[in-house]
Amino acid sequence: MDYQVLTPQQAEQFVERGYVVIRGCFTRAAAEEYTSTIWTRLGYVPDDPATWSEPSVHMPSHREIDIRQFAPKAWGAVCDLVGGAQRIHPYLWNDAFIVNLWQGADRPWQPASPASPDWHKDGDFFRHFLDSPEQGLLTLVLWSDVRHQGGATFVAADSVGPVARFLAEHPEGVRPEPASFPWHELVKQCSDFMEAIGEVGDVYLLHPFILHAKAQNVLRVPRFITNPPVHLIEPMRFDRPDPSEFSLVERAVLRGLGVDRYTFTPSGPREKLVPHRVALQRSMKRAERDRLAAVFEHPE
Ligand SMILES: O=C(O)CCC(=O)C(=O)O
Ligand SMILES: [Fe+2]
Repeated sequence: MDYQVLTPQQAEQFVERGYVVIRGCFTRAAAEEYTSTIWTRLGYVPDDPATWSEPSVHMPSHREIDIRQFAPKAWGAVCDLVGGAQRIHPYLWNDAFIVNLWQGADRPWQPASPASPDWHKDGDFFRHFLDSPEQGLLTLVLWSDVRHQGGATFVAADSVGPVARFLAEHPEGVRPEPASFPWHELVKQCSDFMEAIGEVGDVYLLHPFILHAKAQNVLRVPRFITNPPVHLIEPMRFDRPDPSEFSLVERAVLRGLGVDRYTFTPSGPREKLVPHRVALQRSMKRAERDRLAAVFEHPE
């Protein structure tokens, strides 16, 4: 199989361990420009940690960028993983930064394990099925350097199998809340944990079934990432007549299920959900706009 960006080793790693890292997808200068208003938006003073009232913040989005121009290498790798550009809706990045300033800094560092808090699979906006198209890939875009113990994202690299088997056993679909989706039970089956560290411009492309969690930032060095989902046009298929048509994401699911092909038929309705996050981020966006206007339209 020929890929645009991925090496055969990276493709194999994605199928076996659910992720690849594409390093250096954009420059430090480009990241600085894109993140330049973060502190104004937050209402915090960068060199005065006493003003950092929240340990981490999931910011709303104001501005979108086309990854095809901004980060062509990441775009090529996304296409390699999902089986081609024709399989995805327009894929935009935005400035909905997930900021980790001092999450869990009040306790000693603990490495990733099933006991770490907040393991989850992304996709709080839809009912999950084995073949769900809404979250075709999980992506972590590094807008700041992300250091060991500095508020990275923990990744359970062997979670695709447990999640795939759980979803295969639940064709009726599963809501994305801890009460319905037993992420913490599933992560107990995992033992291959890593910390998604790296430098500005690095992009982690992960299987949508990968369980992950926000890590502690005991260094208190500000960490900025985004996690823009890739949205597939059609549900995934695990019984394509021509096996060479399976995407790497689909192949990883088949590997997790331990079969060469699998016919999946949902028995419940596909459902869009509106998470509480949406209303929260709407009001955050109003507050951020006011702070930006105060600085850029009415400077003192
Ligand atoms: O902040 C992080 O490292 C992870 C955040 C995350 O997984 C999410 O917002 O879904
Ligand atoms: Fe997440």
